[in-house]
Amino acid sequence: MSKKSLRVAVCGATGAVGREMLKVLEERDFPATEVVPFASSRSAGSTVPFKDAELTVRELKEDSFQGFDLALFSAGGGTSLKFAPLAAKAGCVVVDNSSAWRMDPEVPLVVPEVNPEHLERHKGIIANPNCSTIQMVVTLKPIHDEAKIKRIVVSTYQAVSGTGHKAIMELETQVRRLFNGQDVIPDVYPHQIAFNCLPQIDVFLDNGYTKEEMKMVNETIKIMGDDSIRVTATTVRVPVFYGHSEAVNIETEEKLTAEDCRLLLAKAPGVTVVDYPEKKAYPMAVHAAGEDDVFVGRIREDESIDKGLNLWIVADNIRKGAALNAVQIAEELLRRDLVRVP
Ligand code: NAP
Ligand code: 3JN
Repeated sequence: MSKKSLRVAVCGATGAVGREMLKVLEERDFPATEVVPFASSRSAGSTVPFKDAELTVRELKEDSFQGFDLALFSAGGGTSLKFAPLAAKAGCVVVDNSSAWRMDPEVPLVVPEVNPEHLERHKGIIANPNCSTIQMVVTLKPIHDEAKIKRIVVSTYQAVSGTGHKAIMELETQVRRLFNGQDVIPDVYPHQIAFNCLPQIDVFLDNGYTKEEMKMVNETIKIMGDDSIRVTATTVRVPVFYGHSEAVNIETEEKLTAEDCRLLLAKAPGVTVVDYPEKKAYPMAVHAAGEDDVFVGRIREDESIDKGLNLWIVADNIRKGAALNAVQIAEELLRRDLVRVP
């Protein structure tokens, strides 16, 4: 790193993702000379823990970015749309966790294990993909490089933490109420989430898919840099606190056996293979929570087609799915000496 000082703004620092970002910056000893938390006027003046201190949260304003080199955003799409260009104009490189900029052709959409080279063409804003996309592409990229993926069919089982702090409380409250013989009143979700599965994440679109499903389709193609890959998704919210799981079926151009696939993924960066059916060992959300890697198991050949595989992929949605991936992008920017707006 060529810079002597590195001032980092964390925007949305009081939220589920923002707090995890501060934790990840601390754990990885990110070489910031100063870290400043920002949020809305609602929580300005409150504090968030960082290293041995409590940092005072500042209100995010138009002129907040003067003197900052890097800004990590997780304050919702509206905030990113308004403030990310202002930050970039002030010379601050933005890593944005929202969907606001992901599909903008001028904005690189990056998973460091998959397409770090896309950072080279950044113009001040870099987008972090959706959590469900990240864990899938980390696993599928090595397979695509080896055997060329033609088609992906994915079903997700997504934890409530993906919706934020209020949703975590909603699941906890509903479980408590049901055990006490009380009725539940859905608020964050359209239906009861406790002991239930909701085949709706985000709003429905005109094609009958949800926005979350189409994020997975479009983001996967952009990150893999190959629009010949066909992708279809069903995204489901399940009563799990942390950790998204995915059942993924792929069809490839070249034959890859299940054993070849295990050996390939065992060498893949950011991936841990847990695939010992004889010991009932496979990835699970409760084990992935709090971990950095993407876990893959249940690797089997799809016997209904010539060249296909089934995989079960699990990761911590708040860490690799959001906060950790954003910090890894920042680290890669530093390694490549790209922390400046061209
Ligand atoms: P959350 O727990 O509700 O936190 C929202 C954060 O945004 C809070 O710090 C809030 O500050 C701040 N905020 C809201 N409006 C603001 C404004 N006008 N100006 C400044 N700060 C504002 O939500 P979360 O779960 O952390 O998610 C935050 C965002 O991250 C989501 O909206 C989404 O865009 C993104 N996200 C991405 C993924 C992914 O898949 N990569 C996953 C989850 C979330 P206050 O305390 O002041 O309200
Ligand atoms: O629901 C999940 O598990 C992931 C949620 C992600 C999310 C939640 C609110 C707004 C996003 C996102 O990252 O796609 C957004 C958004 O920025 O659109």
